[in-house]
Amino acid sequence: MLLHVRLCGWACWCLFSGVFSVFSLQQRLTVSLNGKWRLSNSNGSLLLPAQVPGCVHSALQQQGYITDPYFRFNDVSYRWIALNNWTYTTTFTLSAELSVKQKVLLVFDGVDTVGSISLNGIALGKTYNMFCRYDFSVKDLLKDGENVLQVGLLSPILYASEQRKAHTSYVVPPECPPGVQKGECHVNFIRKEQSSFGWDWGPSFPTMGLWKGVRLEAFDILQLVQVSSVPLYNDAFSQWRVQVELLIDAVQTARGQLTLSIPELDSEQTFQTHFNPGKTKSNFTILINTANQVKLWWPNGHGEQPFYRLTIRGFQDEFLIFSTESKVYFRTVELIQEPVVGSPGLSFYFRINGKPIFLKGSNWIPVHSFQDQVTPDVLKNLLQSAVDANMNALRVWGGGVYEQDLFYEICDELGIMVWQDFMFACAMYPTETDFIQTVREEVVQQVQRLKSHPSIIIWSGNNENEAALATDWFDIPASQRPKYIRDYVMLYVDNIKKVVQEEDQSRPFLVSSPTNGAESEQEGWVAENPYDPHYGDVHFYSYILDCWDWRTFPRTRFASEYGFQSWPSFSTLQPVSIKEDWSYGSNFTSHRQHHEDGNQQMILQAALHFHLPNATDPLKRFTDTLYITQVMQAQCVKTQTEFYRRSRSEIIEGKGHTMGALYWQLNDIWQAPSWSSIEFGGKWKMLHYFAQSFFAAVLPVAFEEDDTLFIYAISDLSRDLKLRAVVNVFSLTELDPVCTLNSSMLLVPGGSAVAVFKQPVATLLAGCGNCTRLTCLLTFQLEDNSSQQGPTNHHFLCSPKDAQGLRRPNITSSYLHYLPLVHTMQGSVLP
Ligand code: BMA
Repeated sequence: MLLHVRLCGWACWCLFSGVFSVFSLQQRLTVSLNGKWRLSNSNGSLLLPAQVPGCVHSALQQQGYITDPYFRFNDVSYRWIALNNWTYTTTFTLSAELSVKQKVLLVFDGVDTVGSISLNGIALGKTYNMFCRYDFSVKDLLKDGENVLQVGLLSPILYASEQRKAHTSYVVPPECPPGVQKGECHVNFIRKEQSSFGWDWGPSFPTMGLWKGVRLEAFDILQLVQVSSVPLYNDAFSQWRVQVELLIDAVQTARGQLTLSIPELDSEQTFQTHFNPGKTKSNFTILINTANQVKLWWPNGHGEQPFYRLTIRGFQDEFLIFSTESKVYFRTVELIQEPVVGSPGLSFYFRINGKPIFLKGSNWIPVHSFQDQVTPDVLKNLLQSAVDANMNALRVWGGGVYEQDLFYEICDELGIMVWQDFMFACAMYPTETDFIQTVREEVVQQVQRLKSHPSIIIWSGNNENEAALATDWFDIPASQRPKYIRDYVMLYVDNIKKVVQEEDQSRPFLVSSPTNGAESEQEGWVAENPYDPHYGDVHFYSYILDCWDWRTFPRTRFASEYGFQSWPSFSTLQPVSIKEDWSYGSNFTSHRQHHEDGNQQMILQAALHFHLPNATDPLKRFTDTLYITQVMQAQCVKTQTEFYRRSRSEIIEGKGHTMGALYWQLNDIWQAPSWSSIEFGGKWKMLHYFAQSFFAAVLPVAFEEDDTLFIYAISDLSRDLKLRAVVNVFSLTELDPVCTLNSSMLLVPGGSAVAVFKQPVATLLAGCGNCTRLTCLLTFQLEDNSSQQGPTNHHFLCSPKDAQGLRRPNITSSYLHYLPLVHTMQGSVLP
């Protein structure tokens, strides 16, 4: 294979981790082993080239052994792939420069998952955790001439099942996912993306492969493995300091000197230090010169995202031995849980740089079943779409993967706050020593890798496992409950929480989501009701109740999950289906639905307010049905989100002060019905367009209570506004308003929700021509003295299905398809 040798001397910068670059003056050599490997199955009947980073499924598809795994029912047809064992093999020769180095490491940034690694026929070790980086010291095993590197991977399904069988003392539920998910069993026994065995929005593709890079690292004296920096603010001294952590791998004991500097802040400090043989972690703190005003990182919508350059230089006997540069962003984050006047329980909100911030956003799931197919463009497009919809936060959900560095770099740059789960979801987990050990290593590595990112504002131990225990999802007999609670506390509190807090004191840690937070801790970490709206965060789903009725939503402190399903558009489904699939009752349509009764629920919810499609042309009926599910979803999530946003300043019946609305879910893993607002491939559903409005910084929201119409002005701005509501009443037959009403000007303080308009609907309509609830609807906006503030919103006075006077608009639309300018041979320009 082709070796990419990079010499890190005076001549080049060598990227080794995320935002960091190293300038090593003692010639650290990096030899990439990425590229084309050979892949074979267990009996050797299949032998094919395979790209690294990559996975078996991608390789089989790229070499034409299988067609698109996302096509029709292929998830089931290709189940055999993950039931087999596979071996990746590569050969390489060494350069003379590399062979003379004192230490050579073979590094795997990610092995998926259960692997045995051998070099030149000699076993190096085993891997058990997709989320860990593995390295092996191989200097003595390397040969001049050809070296053979082999990674044998076990079927994750069979491995998980073996582990389950070996666990005889008690059951660790759930044994299998619900049948409707067409998934595999016992995923909780393997440290791998939990949704890869199937989920309620995703297929079962239990991947195997070398999903991240492989390389040789060779050096003399020492090398920097990882650098992280965490700014901390000291209130008493009004001073920033930056805690810098270096993970250094040294060949022998050496004395040295270290200089940390942030030139733009006139801050520099030098430390005498010594490096011990092997990998050691050392911490240094640089105090920031108080004479400087530090520019702060702010979430999207609240300010800029400035950064500073931190330079770290290592010297030995006055010779520079390494130099590295990284970005430092300054911000503080606090999770405030304190008594609330007029409400039992505790508040639950984030303060960034001392300012309470309402979190607006969604939940992030894996972007693709095959992570090697996630390109930078796909990540950028999704994250930019989040910002374009006025979001400031995303929760990286605990059933997927810790995202790649680029994800967090973009979030830093765009001001997206990340709620980072650890990868445990909807299950109990084993607590045998081996399992705990590998989880501890995973947590250490991930926290070290990610803690420099200001975008991450909280670590959270798991998804819904406290709720699963508290509300007994798995029918655990009462007599056995204490054991499960003990195991839960052991994994998330005694291990994960402890490790996180040893590694990072700069941001809060929450054990689960949903949770009652401090109250859950009081109750022994598993609260009686983790969905209590007086505490912590809440996940809330209700598909049957009328989503237009805000009374059905819990007035929580923080809504971290809620949502409704819809279908993706036909243009997204068409490439993975054929004509016979294109009806709502087809096998394909029910196969892609992984949520019990999901297709039925969408129709029932839509039918509460809309006429269901009834075109005689079957294709038209199908595409209209897909469309109506999107209208239903957009309107449902709008109503619920607006309810949360208008609840930020109020306490009603002891509940309120809502400070977060993260709907479920932002993105899709494949072309199927789900709760997402963006389809697989990046196309926005109607919901995402709605989100752009309902997450706007200044927003008017209408709702009715006892036949009285209320309009609230919501502002996330820092400054106070003086606003009035302007209500336009439209007849459903006309394009001009029948009448317009203005409220008086009211003060809307920064970061608040204030009622600005109140009138019984009957009074409002009585003064407005012949309008009735059935013949008219309202639009409304906020204005200050000079212009409109925020988007125009709408409020229906009846269900559209009952509306009178609606006419076919006979609107046609056409769009221009812009072709890039093409230069012809003659040099002229064609459209
Ligand atoms: C929550 C999530 C996911 C799931 C979603 C929709 O429970 O945490 O597990 O996909 O609801 O059911």
